[in-house]
Amino acid sequence: MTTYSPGSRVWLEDSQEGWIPAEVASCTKASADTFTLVLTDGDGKETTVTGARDSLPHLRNPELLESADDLATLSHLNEPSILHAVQTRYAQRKIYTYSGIVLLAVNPFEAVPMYTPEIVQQYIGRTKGELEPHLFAIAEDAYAAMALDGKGQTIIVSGESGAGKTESAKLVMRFIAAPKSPRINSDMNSFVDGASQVEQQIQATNPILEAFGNAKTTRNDNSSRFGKYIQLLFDTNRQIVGARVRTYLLERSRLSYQTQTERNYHIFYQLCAGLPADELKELGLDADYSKFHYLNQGGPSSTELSDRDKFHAMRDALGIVGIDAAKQTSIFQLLAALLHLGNIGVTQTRSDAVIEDDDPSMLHAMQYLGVDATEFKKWTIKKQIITRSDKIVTTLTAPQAVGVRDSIARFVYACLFEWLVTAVNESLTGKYGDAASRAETYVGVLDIYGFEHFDKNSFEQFCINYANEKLQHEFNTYVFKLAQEDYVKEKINWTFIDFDDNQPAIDLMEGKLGILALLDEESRLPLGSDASFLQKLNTQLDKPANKAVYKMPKFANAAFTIAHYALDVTYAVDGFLEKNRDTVPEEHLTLLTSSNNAFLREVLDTALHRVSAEAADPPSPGGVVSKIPDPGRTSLAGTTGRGSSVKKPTLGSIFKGSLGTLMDMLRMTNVHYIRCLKPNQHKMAWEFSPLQVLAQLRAAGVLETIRISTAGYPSRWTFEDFARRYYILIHWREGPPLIKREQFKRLCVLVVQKAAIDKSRYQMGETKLFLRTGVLATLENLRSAKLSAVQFMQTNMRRLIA
Ligand code: AOV
Ligand code: MG
Repeated sequence: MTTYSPGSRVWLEDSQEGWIPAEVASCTKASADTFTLVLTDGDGKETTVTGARDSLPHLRNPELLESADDLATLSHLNEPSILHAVQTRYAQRKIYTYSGIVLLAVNPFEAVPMYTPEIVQQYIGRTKGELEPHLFAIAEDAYAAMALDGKGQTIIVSGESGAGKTESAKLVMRFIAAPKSPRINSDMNSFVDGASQVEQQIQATNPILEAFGNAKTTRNDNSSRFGKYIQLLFDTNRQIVGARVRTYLLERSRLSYQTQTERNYHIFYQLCAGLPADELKELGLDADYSKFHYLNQGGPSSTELSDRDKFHAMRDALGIVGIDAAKQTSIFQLLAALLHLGNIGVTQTRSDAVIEDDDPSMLHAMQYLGVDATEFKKWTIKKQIITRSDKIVTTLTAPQAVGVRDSIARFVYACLFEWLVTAVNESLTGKYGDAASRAETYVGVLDIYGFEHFDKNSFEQFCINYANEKLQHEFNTYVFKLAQEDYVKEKINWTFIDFDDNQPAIDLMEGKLGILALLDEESRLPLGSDASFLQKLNTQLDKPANKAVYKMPKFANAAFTIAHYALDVTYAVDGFLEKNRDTVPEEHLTLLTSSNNAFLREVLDTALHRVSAEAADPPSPGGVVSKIPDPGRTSLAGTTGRGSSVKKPTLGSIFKGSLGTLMDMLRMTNVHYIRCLKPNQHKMAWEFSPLQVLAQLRAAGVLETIRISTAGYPSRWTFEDFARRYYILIHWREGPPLIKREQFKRLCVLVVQKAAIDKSRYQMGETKLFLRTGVLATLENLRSAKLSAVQFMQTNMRRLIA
């Protein structure tokens, strides 16, 4: 129960700042259960508030605690105190803070000296709480947990677009891949010197995947446009032997269209800026990329210099993963072909689309694609409809022909991305899976595209936010539900905490009659349209039961609104159907797959084969990694079952499936959470906008997480595991006896008594022991002390374990 007296430190609500610090000047009882407080803030201004106890201002923490390492140690756990702690730390250049089991990371938006080899060494072998909060502590925690019992681990990095997920994920990967013995003189920032071959290959995945899968958006200059789950594979000795990458749904529309403030994928600019003049000329390219329709819609950019540097880093990285100069040239040729494709002129006479026979862009594009120009032209301006008895050829309009042209470019690019991921995996798992077959366990790092909300949101944002909604649900489930269910199952004393479950939003999106299902239904109708899709949504979903999650927007016409865990987002329906169908005309597919460019055939084969193979069979591409569960080969180049009998899966349904596999996979691992926070919307270093951060903290359920990990018991061990690890704390006069299963519980009691753990700091369940935060650290310290002191114990331990 909150109590106020003159001098109490409180938080006064403020529309600009969120809250401002104030002190109670006087406190009087206004009626039976209401009070009147007179508050003075820092400027001496007085404010009077009257209300019931629990509606009065929150209490502030003593100054000493205000910037605590772990929010869970605050004595007053309320929103303003948490926000203030994060803000104070950020002002002290401390970007990391624990919040119970979660690490909060506030983006510094400038290089910080926190990732040097010395710091890496400091965190190796240390437990979470020993040093300042850091990404490396989480990484070490995951590594140690994996090393302890061989269980797979996942580090989930989440947060909104531009919050720092990809940078954090890279640092974590680098830390985990670094050899666990001290390395002097190795440079954490370069993957060349001092690094093993495996490490180098793992680091090389980043410049490659970022060049082809990241782009500038209004939220982030280096925004990931695909999801990524990378598993770092370890053998029985806990030495790294390789890695495996899985990617999720690359955004395709970007290839042919960007808004004025955004860019196409980095690789195109890198190519134009970095390729020597003679090689550019050979590909019909130009250092001035603005000649290309696919690159000039996005408006000017000021990063040409870094594009050139990045090109060279990317090229080196390709070499490291075994993509040789000849293959690189083939890749660049395909990319050039796509740029030329986008420049093909399509005009219209009356109602028919026209492409000139000698259109230079078409000739260039077809030369590099290895496809016959006449055939290409024919099937770009015409369409064939096959009915039961007839083949009818009709002519397309110019916009329709442009649509066909662009769909081909998007398709080839998506296949190329797919091929690259395969190539990277072949290198990471050892060409014949030999490295990976030695793998016994892994630490996975998940870095997906963050929650997005633009002025106009489309199918892409829908998919991205759907993925984030699923992840948020996993988080909720993990932290809240499971913890609490376990308490019930184990019959320990516990009061329930309410939390905002986002299941209704997920059902709305992926349920039997949800948005994706309705979209698929509409996509399969020959005359389906975005408008009738929206009509379906409104008839089916605008119901009282969905009131909290589905809304028809008041001011936007062809749109619907979803109340996401983070924010309400309004999606414009136009383009949903076509993007979900994602088709390339059958005739073009035939042309491409029979191209005389062997590399293009290889690319398509890799992509198409994998998609169709996956439908039948759980995949194991990129080597044999049979012992390690596979999160599913889930990105897709995704067209077509070949032949008309196979029903082509829609993009939405493929994405739903792959997210499902990913979630199943996450549930099989121990998860560790890093929550990235974006301190301001202008990407400014050290600028902290309290209200924006507050919104992110709320959306992420940070407060509830802390409440549960302090009120609750974050560590839980089965009696047996616990007894086996800590029995040595008991003084055995003649060495430990052989223990029967039924006796483990008693042994645990002895251990906690011997270690003098206070009764309030643990509880005995039915099969498990529950420990409050900090207890495990105490036990570990005692254990190490004992281990080093009493050598002969080790011999006896073997006897017990045998
Ligand atoms: P995201 O992955 O969360 O967004 P990034 O990891 O790409 O965000 O970070 C965005 C930018 O913030 C980077 O390009 C850096 O400039 C800066 N940044 C992030 N973390 C750090 C750090 N630890 N130190 C210095 N600068 C940092 V998205 O992929 O858009 O959801 O789709
Ligand atoms: Mg990213």
